Amino acid sequence: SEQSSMAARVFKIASIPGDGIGVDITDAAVQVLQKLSSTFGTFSFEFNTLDWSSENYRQRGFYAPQGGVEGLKQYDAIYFGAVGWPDVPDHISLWQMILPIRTTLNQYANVRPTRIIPGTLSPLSACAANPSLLDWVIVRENSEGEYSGHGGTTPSTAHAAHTVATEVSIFTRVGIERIVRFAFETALHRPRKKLTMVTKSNAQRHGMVLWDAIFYEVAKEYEGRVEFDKMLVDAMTVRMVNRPESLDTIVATNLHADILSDLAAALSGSIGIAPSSNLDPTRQFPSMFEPIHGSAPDIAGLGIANPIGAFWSAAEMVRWLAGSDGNSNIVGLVSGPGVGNMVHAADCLMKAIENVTQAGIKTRDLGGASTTKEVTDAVCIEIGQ
Ligand code: GGG
Repeated sequence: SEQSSMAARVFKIASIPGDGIGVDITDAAVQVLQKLSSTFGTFSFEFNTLDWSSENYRQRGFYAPQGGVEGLKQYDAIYFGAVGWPDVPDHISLWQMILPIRTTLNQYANVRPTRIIPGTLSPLSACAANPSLLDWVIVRENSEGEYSGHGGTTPSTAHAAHTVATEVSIFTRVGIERIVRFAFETALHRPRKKLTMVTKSNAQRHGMVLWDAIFYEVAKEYEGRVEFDKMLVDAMTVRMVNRPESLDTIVATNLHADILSDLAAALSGSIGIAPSSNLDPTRQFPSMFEPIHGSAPDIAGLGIANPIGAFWSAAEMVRWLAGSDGNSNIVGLVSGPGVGNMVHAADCLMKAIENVTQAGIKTRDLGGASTTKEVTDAVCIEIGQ
């Protein structure tokens, strides 16, 4: 372990466990983060738990209270579990909390890394034999597009069958350009330096065509430094399965990247291990870290949820906070160990996760028989080694 005589930097974290297994895995992530801070001794976390859950919605009629989302601006970061419960329509739980957080806090870049960690088995036989074939970062546009929320429903008074609903996707030049540039920067800092842009510009002839045009404009700045290409989203699903090694960094719209990242997680072995970072690259507002999985009502409270996606998200939070002193670029990469040696701490947490899965201490979704607690305790022991 590494100790410092300097005063530990304290980070204020809003913790939102949410619903179902979100509660189990957030508890586990908090335990692991506390262990990490006590081991390193150079940083610590002050957690404030917010009960923004479906239960709260049932009892009080809201997830976040009035002014609650604005109030998140006082924190250094937000750690989020999962939201959604069968008795609340999913569009309510999403639109009452998680989407307003992302937009209010300018978290326009959602970063979703996928790789096959030791001890997990990809359903793709080539990747099962050679796990290094699958190593991707999906950059999801997180503020507009298909999630703009514009549209409406006009019920027909004469015939229910004639009800009309519209769902309008809004794409802006500024929104597309900033995420495409973020994706190029991400690709530039990865070993393979490749970027694939995904749209559906054959069928969707306005917003998607604008995406294509802006992509090639920004690409000129990276000519010779990043290899790039373009795919239609349907063909992309086939390429992810058939030629995973041909992909590296991927940028896509809010909806397309959400779907592709679930596929990516399944191809890496389980959605239970997949992390995500909702970043405000300007660092004006706090960023939010969450596993990509949902609340899984079928296994909620059974103590068997996989906490690895939550731990990996926690590691990404630590890595992001390492750049809090301004010593980071627009994709959050820090040169050096960062505030309080936190880049090393993030690496230590990832190594601990990998040692535990490699040793076969795994939950059921990964083919093991361990509980959430057993995996969490094992990761804490590894951190302390
Ligand atoms: N931990 C992630 C979570 O609860 N996600 C709920 C969900 O359905 N999110 C949809 C989205 O991110 O677009």
